[in-house]
Amino acid sequence: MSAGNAIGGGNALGVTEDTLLDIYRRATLIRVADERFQKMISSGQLQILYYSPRGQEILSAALMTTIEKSDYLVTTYRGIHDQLAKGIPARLLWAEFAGKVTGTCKGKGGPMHITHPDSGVMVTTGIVGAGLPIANGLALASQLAGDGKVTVVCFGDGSTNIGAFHEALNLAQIWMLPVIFVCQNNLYGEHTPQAMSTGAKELIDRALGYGMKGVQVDGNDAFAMFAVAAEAVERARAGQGPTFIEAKTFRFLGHLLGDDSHYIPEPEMAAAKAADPLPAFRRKLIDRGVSESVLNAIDAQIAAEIDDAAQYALDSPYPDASEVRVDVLKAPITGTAEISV
Ligand SMILES: Cc1ncc(C[n+]2csc(CCOP(=O)(O)OP(=O)(O)O)c2C)c(N)n1
Ligand SMILES: [Mg+2]
Repeated sequence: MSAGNAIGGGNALGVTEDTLLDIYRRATLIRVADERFQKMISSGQLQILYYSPRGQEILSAALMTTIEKSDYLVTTYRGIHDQLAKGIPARLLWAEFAGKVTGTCKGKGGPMHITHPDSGVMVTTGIVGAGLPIANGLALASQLAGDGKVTVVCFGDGSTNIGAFHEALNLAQIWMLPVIFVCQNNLYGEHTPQAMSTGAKELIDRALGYGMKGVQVDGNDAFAMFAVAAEAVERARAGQGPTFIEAKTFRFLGHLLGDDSHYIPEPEMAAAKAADPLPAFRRKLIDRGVSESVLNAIDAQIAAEIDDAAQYALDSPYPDASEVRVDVLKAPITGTAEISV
């Protein structure tokens, strides 16, 4: 790693027990939802392409506890961890995955285009790297409005080789936008390991090239991830500009459901699974004195929430054919917009 960047998250000052339990709740919600999605797809109840975030739950859960519901999130096709952790109600997410009229986009967006402004989830995109300039736009709007909102954009390691990534980092730094670039580095882009697609050894060094503050962190460590993200949010809100976070993680289930991960060396996969971040975090909480019964109660509440969400999606109707052209185009804005900078 080059000088100027930092390895972050040595301690998690200010993280309360309530926040730790909140991280556990969000991470467990993601895990249980992911398991149920897999089951429903394998059994034919849902017919979708599915990109599991298994292994990346703690990263999102810790990150999203550092921002408010009104803050903005932009994410990708591998997004249910981010979307659930940001607060999209499980029922609405499930219904959208199932193409039902009760979903976040009335069943017309599907898994690749989850959008729910009420939860601050502004855009989900299947185009690698496309989220970053969009995040800049949201952050610029907040800067102009002076509303104090922060935009977080999540993307993978593969995205750091896309032109839009570089343009977005440069512009965000020049304009000191309140945006946080979170690279969820799971070490693979589709079937290609990072070392075969990227010349730079450490992705964190990308930040240095744009004069941006960059922090590398173990995204699977809730304490470290929380500390790094909280500091980035504080800087963004204080007008001190963007941060690039490289959060190291791993995906346990291949690029998309059905991919057997044959291209990942068995010892690498076995080591990652042995260090599974969610059970490790659970053990840490117990070591800190959290009672198992508290965690079991959270587990039970989430199991019920996911049962309910899955059933809600199955029971909901599909959109009517008459809906096909509704919500496709926004009515043109008339008049002249004036922006003073
Ligand atoms: C512009 C563009 N190029 C290629 C693809 C095909 N594609 C889909 S996912 C993916 C890999 C992206 O890897 P990464 O950014 O590391 O994200 P991860 O899937 O690991 O979360 C690729 C190449 C695409 N969707 N968009
Ligand atoms: Mg990746």
